[in-house]
Amino acid sequence: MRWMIAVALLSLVGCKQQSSEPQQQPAGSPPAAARKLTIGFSQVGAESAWRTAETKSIRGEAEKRGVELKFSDAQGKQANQINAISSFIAQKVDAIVLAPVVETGWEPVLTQAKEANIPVILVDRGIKVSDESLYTTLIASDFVEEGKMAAEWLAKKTNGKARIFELQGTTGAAPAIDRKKGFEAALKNYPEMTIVKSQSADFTRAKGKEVMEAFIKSDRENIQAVYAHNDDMALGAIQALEEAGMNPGKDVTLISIDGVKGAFEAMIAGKLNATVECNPLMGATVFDTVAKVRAGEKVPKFIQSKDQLFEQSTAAQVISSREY
Ligand code: GYE
Repeated sequence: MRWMIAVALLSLVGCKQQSSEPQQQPAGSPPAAARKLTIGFSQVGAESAWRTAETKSIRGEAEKRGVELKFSDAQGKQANQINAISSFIAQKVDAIVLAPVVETGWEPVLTQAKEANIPVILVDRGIKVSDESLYTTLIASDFVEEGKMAAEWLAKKTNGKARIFELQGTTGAAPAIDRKKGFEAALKNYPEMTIVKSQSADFTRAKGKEVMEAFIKSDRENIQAVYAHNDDMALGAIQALEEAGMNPGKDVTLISIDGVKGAFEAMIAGKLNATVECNPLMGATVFDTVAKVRAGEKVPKFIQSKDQLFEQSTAAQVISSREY
């Protein structure tokens, strides 16, 4: 009889232990394993086809993995990104993904993220901070390399002789700074290649057209080559050249960066001469990296995307396999 009571009591304790577990969770929060991962993504905006492809890749991958993605479009303004990050911190997200519009000015808000123990993964553009521990890693291309590739290609195409007009990306943005730096560094070996004029067109097609129109007005006879920091600006410049009765791709050699579908179409039409691909399809790498960081694994400070140059000669063959 005694042992029967003991067994009954033990099994009661067992039950109690089991059923008491969920009660240890604060009211309203499901057990950790069942809880969705929540990630805040502060995106620059939608200024280019490249960026739209990047947003689609990150959103699509979040959906595939059942991650709750809080998406914030900064419309090209750093102040909006700082607000978005503050709000992600207040909402206690598990990680922050940031595509920073410009390189500087991030210390205060990233210090807040660090104090809240929220890892910050930078995507596609780097930042300049005094304390590198303010972000976990950067997933991006090497923009200096891209600029060099563009210059070397142009040097070959023009036999080392060209008067170049440059359309820069957003002022203060890493890809604008580094694509210029790499291009100029490579030009040092070609004394007869000179940048005649260089101006920002903010990575957009509309501004690319506008700035090119101004270049045509002041320097029409002088324009032999155009180097645009992204395809969208080159596509705008092509429009301006055509409207001015000039022959882009023939009288004027154009090279740009990104490798978006529109660039391949323009190459097939003979209007753009070459593009350096910069891969925006980083969704899978972003979430793999977040998972590693959360598991306590060490990740490299720079995770580099691979780039390659495409010319008119192969554009028609490869366009159907382009994903963006
Ligand atoms: O090349 C351009 C965009 O940061 C790498 O930003 C990115 C650049 C890309 O708007 O099209």
